[in-house]
Amino acid sequence: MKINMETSKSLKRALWFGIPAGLLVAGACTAMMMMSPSKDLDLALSKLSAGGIYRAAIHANIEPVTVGRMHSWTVSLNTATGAPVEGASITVDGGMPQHGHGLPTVPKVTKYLGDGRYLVEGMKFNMPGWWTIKVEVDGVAGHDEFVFNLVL
Ligand SMILES: [Cu+2]
Repeated sequence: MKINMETSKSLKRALWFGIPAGLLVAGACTAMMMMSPSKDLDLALSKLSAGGIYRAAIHANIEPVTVGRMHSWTVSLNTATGAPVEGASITVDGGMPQHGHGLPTVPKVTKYLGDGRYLVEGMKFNMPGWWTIKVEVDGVAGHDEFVFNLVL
């Protein structure tokens, strides 16, 4: 009888301690899920701008894109209906939304390649994970922007 009482007590103790431990595990899993990008992240590197004015396709000039290596990208800019956009002012920025930091470099458009294509030099990603590439455009049709996602 005494043994049974002790067993029941320790069982109760285990249950009480079990609840916070369970919450802790659930919390850790949530934190880990937050660190990996959502499975339905839009990884398209060609899309319509946020305001629907332009369409852009961005393309890395190295294959594959490697962490820590300086390289360039080409931005192909068109109107929403597909006409190449010349003479636009383009700024490229980016960062890691889950880490709260930006790109380690300040990329710049250094050359107009013709046919709506712009060369962006100074691109570098210094760690693996989810990166956003923000492309802001000021052109004859107006100001608009794109946010592309890249997982390295
Ligand atoms: Cu980071």
